[in-house]
Amino acid sequence: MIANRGEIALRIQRACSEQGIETVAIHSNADSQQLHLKYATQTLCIGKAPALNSYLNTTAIISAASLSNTDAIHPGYGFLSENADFAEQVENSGFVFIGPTAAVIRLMGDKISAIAAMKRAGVPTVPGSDGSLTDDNQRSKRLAEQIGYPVIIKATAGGGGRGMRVVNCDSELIQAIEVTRAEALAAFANGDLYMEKYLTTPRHIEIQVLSDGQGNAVHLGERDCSMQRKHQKMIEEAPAIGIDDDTRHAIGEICAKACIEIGYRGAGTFEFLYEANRFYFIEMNTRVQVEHPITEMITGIDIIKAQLDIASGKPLRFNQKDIPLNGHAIECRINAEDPDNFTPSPGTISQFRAPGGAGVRWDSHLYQGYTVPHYYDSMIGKLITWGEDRPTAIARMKTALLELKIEGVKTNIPLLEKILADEGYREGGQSIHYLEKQVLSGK
Ligand code: MV4
Repeated sequence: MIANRGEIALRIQRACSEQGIETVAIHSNADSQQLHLKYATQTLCIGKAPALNSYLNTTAIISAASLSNTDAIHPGYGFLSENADFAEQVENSGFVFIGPTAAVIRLMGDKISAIAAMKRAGVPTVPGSDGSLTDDNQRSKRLAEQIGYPVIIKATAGGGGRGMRVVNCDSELIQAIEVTRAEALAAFANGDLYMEKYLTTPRHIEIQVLSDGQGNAVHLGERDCSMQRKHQKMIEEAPAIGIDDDTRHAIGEICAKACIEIGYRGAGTFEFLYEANRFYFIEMNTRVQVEHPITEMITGIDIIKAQLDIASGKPLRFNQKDIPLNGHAIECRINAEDPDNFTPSPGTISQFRAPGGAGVRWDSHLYQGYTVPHYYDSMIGKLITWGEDRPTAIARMKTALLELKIEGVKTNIPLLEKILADEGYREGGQSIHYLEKQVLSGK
């Protein structure tokens, strides 16, 4: 069962089709024209358009699984993909959840317990509080003093940019803790907070792993996801430039070993901040990620197929030494949004032409006549290019963006073209702040 929509639903459908696995596609009543439905063995409408009534409706999804011949549920990304209660209910209802155990999802979902587990496993973390902040203000002040300002206060139930606050000096600390705690309680019903040294200009580098839950784990190298705006990634690349092979394999091996230590099963991503040649773990994502194709392009490994294999109990088919890291891949996320103000631009695709050629991959559910609904996120496709080196991948991306024609909705294509032409982008290795501060600021 494909418990998702859009390009990732199509991606999962394609992987199943290649493996001779039949699919049940579930969809909301806004999504009856989704491309993957045309290839699924069976389709079931599970509810109304708002995600809460469909893609987030655990009961409806499990009922649909029971009514069909579902063996296993692939959650994709977003929606219920990192919801431990959902994974638990899936397994308790007799289906396989394509992902880690509910216990591991829960462990990683709570950022304090995730960091503690990673520390025990020897993963480098950001200097910070050992566990939760208490309501002893003097203790928090001493802690911040020890860590050194600036510090960042984060909600344990947050992540992905939600529930955090930077504090520059002692006089701001206590109020920042109080406000962040109140916000965390309102947003997540969990007021637990932790403190870290605030890294001022890091890159966001993440390591892809595969672990079979039977004692075998490998890393598939890293991705640089620093080109983001308001925590929305716009362009990702693999490998990250400026990381030498020894460093790459050292941090990769640490992540693979940590997978075994925590009993990880499936595909996963270790998120790091990277500053002054050091890696600092911040979070682990227990799902397949949007940007997985760039890793597939440089390794030749089909990550969705690997997820399916692991879920069916097969041991990993490759050792670390069998995994190549070849050339360079870039992904541009294509969004149906106004490039001037980033507001969503739903509507019907009146004209569509896909790009092509050597080293070009287009992962998208778009077709002429398809209507982008306003209910879900605005990503309508991913354009991925590969080249033997970074300049080749960039040149191919520029060409592919020119070929890509989408009419009927506004898209961020002009913005992506602007970034690709930017001198600092072309130089590479920029921090997480570069895009907003240097490219989109209008200067
Ligand atoms: C940080 C940080 C600097 N120092 N933690 C934002 C999202 C969440 N995953 C963690 N985030 C950050 N944590 C410390 N100790 C800066 C960020 C951050 C960020 C991280 C990754 C990608 C984009 C970002 C944009 C702003 C801030």
